[in-house]
Amino acid sequence: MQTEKEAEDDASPEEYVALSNFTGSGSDQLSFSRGDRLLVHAKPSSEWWWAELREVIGYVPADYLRERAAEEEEEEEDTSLEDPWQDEEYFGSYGTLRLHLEMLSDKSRTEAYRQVILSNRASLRNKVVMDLGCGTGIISLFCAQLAQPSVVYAVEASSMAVYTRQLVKQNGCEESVTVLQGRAEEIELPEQVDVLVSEWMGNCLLFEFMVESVLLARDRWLRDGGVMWPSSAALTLVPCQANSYYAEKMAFWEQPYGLDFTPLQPLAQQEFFTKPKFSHLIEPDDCLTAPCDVISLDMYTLQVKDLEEMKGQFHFCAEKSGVLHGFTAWFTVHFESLETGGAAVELNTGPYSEPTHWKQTLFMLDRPVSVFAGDSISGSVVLRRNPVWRRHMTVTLTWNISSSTEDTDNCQVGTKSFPMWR
Ligand code: GJV
Repeated sequence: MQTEKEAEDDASPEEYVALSNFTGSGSDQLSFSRGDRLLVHAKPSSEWWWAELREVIGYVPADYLRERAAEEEEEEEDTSLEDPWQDEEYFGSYGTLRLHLEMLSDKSRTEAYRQVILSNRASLRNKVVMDLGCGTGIISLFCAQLAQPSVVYAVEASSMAVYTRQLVKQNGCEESVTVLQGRAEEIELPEQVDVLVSEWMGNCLLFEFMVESVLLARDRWLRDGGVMWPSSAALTLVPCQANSYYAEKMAFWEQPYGLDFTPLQPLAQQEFFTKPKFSHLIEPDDCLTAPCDVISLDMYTLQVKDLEEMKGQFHFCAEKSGVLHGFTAWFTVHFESLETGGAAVELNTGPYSEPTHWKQTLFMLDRPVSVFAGDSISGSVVLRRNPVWRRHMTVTLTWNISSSTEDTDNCQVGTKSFPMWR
C-alpha cells in the first residue's frame, strides 16, 4: 500500500524544457516556445504528453522537450545565470534536420535566393561572399555552382556545420566554399567581403532577432560599397476576418452538444488569443482592406539599437463589409541587383504569393468588430524587443475604427499587446 506521501510523489509533475517552438493545433494542444518550462503531468503515450504552461494545460509532443536537470532548478530564481539569447537551445535545434528540412522544402524561399545568385552570376565573378547562418550550405552551394566567386565564407554556429563541410566536398565546391563553424559575431575572416547574404527573417520578420548578428557582421566585415542580401525588408499588415479560427476556438463554446459553455469563453480568449497565431494562412478574401507596409528596414542603415522599438502607422479603408477579427502580418524582402539597372528579386510571404514556411502571423482581437465598406481603420503597431529575452518581442496594436457616415456612436478604439513569446 502506498503511504500518502508516496502517492503524492507519484502525482507530482516533472519539469521539462522546450527545445524549440511548437504551435499547437486543435483546442487540446499547447503552444510553446523554445526555452519555455513545462510541467508534465502525465505521459499517456510516448509521443503526446499532458503538460502545463502558465496555468494552461494541453497535449504537447514529447520529442520537443528535454528534462530539466536538478542543478538548473537551483538556478531557477536567478535568471541572470541564464543566457538571454538561449543560444544553447537555439543552436541545438539548428543542429538537427527538422528545421533545415522545413526551410529547404520551402520552394519560394530557397528559389528566391537561387534566383538572386543566378541573375547576378556575372557580377559575382571573383567576389568575396559571406553566407551568414548557412545551415546546410544551400546558398553557398548555389553561389559556387551558378557563379564564380573567389570565395564564399559559409558561417554556421550549430553543429550542422560539420555536415555542411561534407556537403561542400560531396558537391565538389571545396575550392570556393570555406565553412567556418562559429557564431558570426566571433569568427575571424582573412578579408572584408563584397556581399553579405543571409536568410535571417523570422516570424513577423524580427522574431529570433538573428538580424542583430547580420548587422554586427555587416559593420565588421562588409567592405565600403559592399552589398547586403536582402537589401531591404518590410512588414505588412492587413485588417482581416478569421471566421473559421474564431469559430474553432471561441464560438465553439456557445453550443457544444446543445449545451451552453460560454463561461469558458474568457478562458478561451486568454488561452488562444493572448499570443499571436504563427502559421496562419490568410485567404485574400479575408482581407478587409488592401494591405499596407507598416515598418521598412534598410539593411544598409539599420542599427542594432533601432531594433529595441520599431513603430509603424496604418490608415486602412474597408473595401467591404465584414467582421474584423484581427490583423494579419507578413513580410517581404528585396535583393538589389549588383548590376546598375538590374532587376531586384523579391521574396513575399503574403497571401497574394505562394505560401512559405513562415506562413503569416494572426493577431486576434478580444472581441470581433463589425466593419462596413468605407470605414476607416487607422492606428499604430509597435514591436518592442524583450529587454531580457533577446530573441523575443511584444507586438502592440492600437486601432481606431470610424464609420464613414456621420454616426458618432460607431467609433471603436482599442489596443492590445501580444507577447511573442515572452
Ligand atoms: N552565427 C552563426 N550562425 C547563425 C547565427 C549566428 N549568429 N544565428 C543563426 N545562425 N531565418 N530565422 C544559423 C542557425 O544555426 C541556423 O542554421 C541558421 O543560421 C538559421 C537560418 C534560418 N533562421 C531564420
